[in-house]
Amino acid sequence: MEPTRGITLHNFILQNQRKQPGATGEFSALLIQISLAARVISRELSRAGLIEEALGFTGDINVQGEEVRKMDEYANETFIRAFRDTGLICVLVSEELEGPEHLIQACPVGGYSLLIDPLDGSSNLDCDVTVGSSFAVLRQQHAISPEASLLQPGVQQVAAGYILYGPSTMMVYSTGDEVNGFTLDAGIGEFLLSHPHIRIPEKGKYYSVNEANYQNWSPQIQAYVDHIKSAKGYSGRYVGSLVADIHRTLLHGGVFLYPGTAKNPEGKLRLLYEANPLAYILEKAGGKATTGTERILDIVPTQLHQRVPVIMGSPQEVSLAEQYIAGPALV
Ligand code: P6P
Repeated sequence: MEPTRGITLHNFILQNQRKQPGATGEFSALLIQISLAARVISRELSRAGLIEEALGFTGDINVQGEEVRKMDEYANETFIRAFRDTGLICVLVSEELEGPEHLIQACPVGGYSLLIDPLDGSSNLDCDVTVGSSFAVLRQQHAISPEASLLQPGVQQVAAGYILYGPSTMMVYSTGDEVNGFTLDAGIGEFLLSHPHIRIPEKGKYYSVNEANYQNWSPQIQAYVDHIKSAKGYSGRYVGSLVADIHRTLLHGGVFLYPGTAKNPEGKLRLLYEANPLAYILEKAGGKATTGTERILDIVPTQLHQRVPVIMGSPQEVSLAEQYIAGPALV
């Protein structure tokens, strides 16, 4: 039965829980806590420009070597507070934390871990451009440590998605079968189903890449982008906030790329809490997500904060990019 537009996220989650025999409600509560963190962050972002220094920097440098903004820290703390005393997740991994944050000491087999980029694209914040949070949920595997359980390929995610803080705040996620989008009605503090069963178009006119890196790409990536720019019907769109660029790609079709370069062959985007959750969403919506040579969701991670080149979007567009990458260096 197609869920009814306008249904609350809580009700949607409970309806799905009833379809899972033996469900304890823990997974539902986990998703609802993510939506709570999203609502708190959305409220703070909407008024950050009015709060002295809220858009400024903490003075710290995070494990990524990036300057930490106060809103990065706020968003990270909000996710931790949303889960700290709930017993819902064993371990939290965050772009803002060097190591995993253990929230349950004796993590049961099947216990959940949450991997997040709490506020992605925050360099866009002070000019009020859309930013986002991304999240992945994994389960503690049998007979291995909680840390080892974090290094599972993205195909093992039991839920993944993102929150978009834009003209509206949206939560888009999947628990394995389809992708659904919910829009926040801040007046009642509820996410309401606005985009049921999202499917990505087979192809699309938008290509999304930072062309300032052109000189550092491989000849194959250069040839692919040259082709796109010379072909009719394409148009460039690049927000510089991953979640915003992926959300547009998901709804309108097209392709997003952050390739590796000679200096940084693994590119910039992090595998566990950026590429994996977004690849999961795009695949569940009928899209493709690859490094150019390997399906992103098949990558077995070796480090928490490892980076990965990404090409993701409409299947026909990603396949075209893969053909160029597989081809001879057209120099
Ligand atoms: P560049 C934001 O800092 C981010 O991590 C992603 O949100 C975004 O896609 C990318 O970096 C933008 O990087 O090098 O194009 O500024």
